[in-house]
Order: sequence, then structure tokens, then C-alpha cells
Amino acid sequence: NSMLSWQRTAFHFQPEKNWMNDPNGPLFYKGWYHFFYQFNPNGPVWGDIVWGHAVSRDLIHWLHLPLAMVADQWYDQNGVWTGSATILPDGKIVMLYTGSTNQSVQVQNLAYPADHNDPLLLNWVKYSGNPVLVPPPGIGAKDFRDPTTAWLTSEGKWRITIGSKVNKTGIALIYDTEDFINYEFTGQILHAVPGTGMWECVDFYPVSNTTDIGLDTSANGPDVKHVVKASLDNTRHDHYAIGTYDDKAGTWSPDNLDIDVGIGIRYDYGVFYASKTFYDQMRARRVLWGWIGESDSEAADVMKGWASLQGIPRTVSFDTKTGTNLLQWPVKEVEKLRLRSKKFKNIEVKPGSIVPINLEAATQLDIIAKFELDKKALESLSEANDEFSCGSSGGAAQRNTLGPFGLLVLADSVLSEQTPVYFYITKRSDGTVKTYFCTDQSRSSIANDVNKHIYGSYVPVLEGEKFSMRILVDHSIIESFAQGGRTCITSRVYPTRAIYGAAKLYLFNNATDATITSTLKIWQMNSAFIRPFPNTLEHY
Ligand code: DQQ
Repeated sequence: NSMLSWQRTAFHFQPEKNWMNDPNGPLFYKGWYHFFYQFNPNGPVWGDIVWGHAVSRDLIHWLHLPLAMVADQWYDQNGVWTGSATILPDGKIVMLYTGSTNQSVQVQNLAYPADHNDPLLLNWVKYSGNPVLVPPPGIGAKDFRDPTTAWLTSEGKWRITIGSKVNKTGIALIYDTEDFINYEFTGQILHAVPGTGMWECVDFYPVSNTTDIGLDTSANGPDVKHVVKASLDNTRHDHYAIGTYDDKAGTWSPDNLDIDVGIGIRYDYGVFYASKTFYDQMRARRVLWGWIGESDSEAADVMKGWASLQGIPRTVSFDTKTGTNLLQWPVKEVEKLRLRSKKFKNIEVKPGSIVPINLEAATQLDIIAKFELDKKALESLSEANDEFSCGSSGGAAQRNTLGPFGLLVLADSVLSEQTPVYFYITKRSDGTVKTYFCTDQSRSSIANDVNKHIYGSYVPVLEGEKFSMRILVDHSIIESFAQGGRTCITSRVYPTRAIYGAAKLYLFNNATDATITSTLKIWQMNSAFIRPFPNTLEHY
């Protein structure tokens, strides 16, 4: 439907039409990045789930391939659900995925490429002995899904984890295998957190605590920490924690009990779910994919004929400066889309004012913004506010002496539509200063069938650092990264006026007292080629 066509994104991965959800089995093989995804070939709402498939040279330009796996067996008749790839030492690939059987029981199945010489991995064979795993005693038939990439134990066996729950406790079950066909189950759990409910799409991977280089999923050793991520069916958010993995016991525990899985930090404080990482052996980095759902109505999705996109893949690494969080940053290749840039140096934004940024267009942008505040102003912040949270605040309209300050993205010329992305600095009663990074969707659209929440969270700002943010804007998605990717917020927004040439960008400072100084670098972003696979590969 052309009525809502301006919402279609220009450089985010999307199928040509219909519904998409979780990323599945991402991997790099013989020069190509492969991306599989939960897909409904029959309509723009969830259902009839099969595996879509696309390939790319650079994680940005994509070629759609035929469906990789469809629901053609009793053990996946109700859906070919989420799964992960493992690359074996000899370079061969195994795929484990959840099937929802003809009885809607969740079982794990094995699949592998029909031809390992085919770099496009077009054809997939489902193992004749599937399913390879069924729900163990004590686990609900519908609470057993989303196997991870396997990693090697010190004994030389492969180990996977699968999300589940027992009563209201979210758990990750552990299985060991030598051949991906036979599995040992000892009732072992990697980790459990009471009150968190069903764990979907568990992810488990090592990060180096001394460098930002990514690690193979089997890596372990003295400078290695392990991350556990669960997608909580209850909250619909991806929660992670950093901790220590015990290979012998097959257990993991968080470094900080206050930052356990589900009760601490999130990858993203906006819309971002069912994510999955993979180790990119080509560039020695760990790359995170996340499903960005819609936050408008289902009726609007039906009208558009499509629903959901994938976030720009992010490099993930341990934040060696804070030691408490990961850093997420758009993969470098997205910078290939940068066209003309403009620089705006030391713009003063007075308390309570808005400064228009003169750009030729503002719907496809890569923005880097730095903000400085007078040090004295920071010291003069008097009002203590221990309870602040972006979500329960008054959004960009809630003022204090120092802010909020930031950018108004996808705004029209009379600001009837605008999405503020901003910092809000608070002082606590113990005298410490705490900075929040928020996105306010309350005025993103004059439409009323869309989500109007205020998103965000705390962001660590270290001594001597400026306040900094990076924002990727692509028509109906705004991905924002504060302080080099310590805190991230993805918004789906549905402007009706701030579209095409009418979309603008502004700096704003809603402080009552302090002036801020901002330096911006802004690129117009090209569109990516995301199209059906051509008959000839000549230009690729
Ligand atoms: N989506 C899949 C499941 C998974 C859920 C089904 C998470 O395997 O648990 O489409 O979004």
C-alpha cells in the first residue's frame, strides 16, 4: 500500500514483504554472510513460520535467496522456529533449530547444508532421525526452544544451551554431544533466575576483558568473561549479564548479583528482541543481530503489507573502561553508505532553546553528536532526584537546571512531530551525578495507534568524557548509541508529517539554566541494495 510507503526503510534488512521476526543461524561462509530469519511467507502477521534466507558480502547489501527450510515434516509442521549455526573445525556447518510439531510440542532438530561446496548454502537437509531432542521430564512441552551455537568443552565435547522455565524461574538447560545426534542430559542448568519466566533465544558467548577483539564461541581462558543473554517472554526485552563460566561444572554465574540476567541491564532500551550473536571469523569480531518489531497497530501492518526489520548488525565487546557493561556499535561497513557530510562546530544552545540544523534531507542520516556543559553548571545542579527513570518521566519536556539536551529527530518544521533523543543529568541525594539517555516517542507521530513511550536508562559517563551519541535514522527507525555504545535505544516511529523533504533535525536544550555547546558531524546515508538474487553474480 503506497499510503504508508514512506515508512519503508532504506538500509535496514527486510524481506520484500510480509512478516519477519527472530534472526536465525547467522554465519560467515566462503566469502558470504548468511542471514536466516523467522518469516511468514503468507502475510504480515506472525504465523506459518519458515526460514527466510539472504546473503551479503558486507552485512549491509543483501540478496534474497529462496526459503532455506519450510514446515514439511511432522516435527516442524507448526513452525520452523529459531535456531543457531555451529561451524565445525573442518569448516562444515550444522544447524540446530526448534520445530513445533504437529502436536505443538517443542523439539530440537538437526539440519545441514546439502552441498558444502555451495557458498550460497541454498539447499538444506533435515536429518532423517529428527527430532534429536525432546522436552526432558519436568519441562513443559511448550517451554523448550531456541538452541544456541555449540561450544567446545575442555573434554572436547560440544555443549549447547536451550531456554526454558520451571514455574516462574527462567532457566538455560545444558546438553553435551559429540555428533549433534546423541545428547547427554544430566539435568544440568547453566543458569536460572527466579521470577524471570520463559527464556527465549538464550545466547552464550565469551568476550575478552582486555581487548575489543571478538572471540570464537569456544574460546576460554584467563582474560575471558562470558555473557548470558535471555529474551524474556514476560518483558519482551533482551537482558544480558557478564559473568564467569565454569567449564567443569557447566555453570555460569554473574559478576555482580545485582546485574543478573533479567534483572540488570539490557542490550537496548527500546524495541529489540530475540537477538543472536555470531563470531565473524573473517574480521575477528562478534556481531549481534536483533529483531526490531513494529510498535504501530496490526491493522497498519496489514495495510503496509510488511512488518518488522532487523537492526543494523552491531559489534559487541566488553567495555574495558567501565568493566560493567558491553559496548555495542554499528558494524563498520554501514559507513560505506555515508554520502555527503556536514560538520557543525561548537554550536551554543541556550537554556530553553531549539537550533535548526540545516540539512538537505533528514530521513536517512548517520549523526555523531558531542555535547559539553560548563563544569560550574554541573556543580550547581541542586535538585536531588533519586527516583528518575526515562520511562516514568515527563520526557523531553521535563526540565531541570541542566537539561534535557540532545537532538529532535524526524521533526517537522512546526514540531508537531518530533522524536527527542537526549541526555538527562540528575544529582542524587548522596551528591553523585547520574546521567540518563532517553528517547521520547510521545510526539513522534500525530497518529494515535502507535506506541508513545519514553525509553531509556542510565548511561555511565566517566571523568573527562564529553556526552556523546550516535544516531542512525532510516525513515521509521531511530537507533541511538550513547557513550560509544554503553546504552542503546532503538525506536520505531511513524511520522506522518516529518517525512521525505519535510523531515528536519534540530538541536534542543530544555535546561532552565545551563547553556550547552554541541559539535555535530552528519552524513546523508545512501540506500542499501536489498533485492532478489540476480541470475548472474557478475557485480558481486
Ligand atoms: N520466536 C520463535 C521462537 C522464539 C520466539 C518463533 C522469540 O523459537 O522463542 O517464531 O521471538
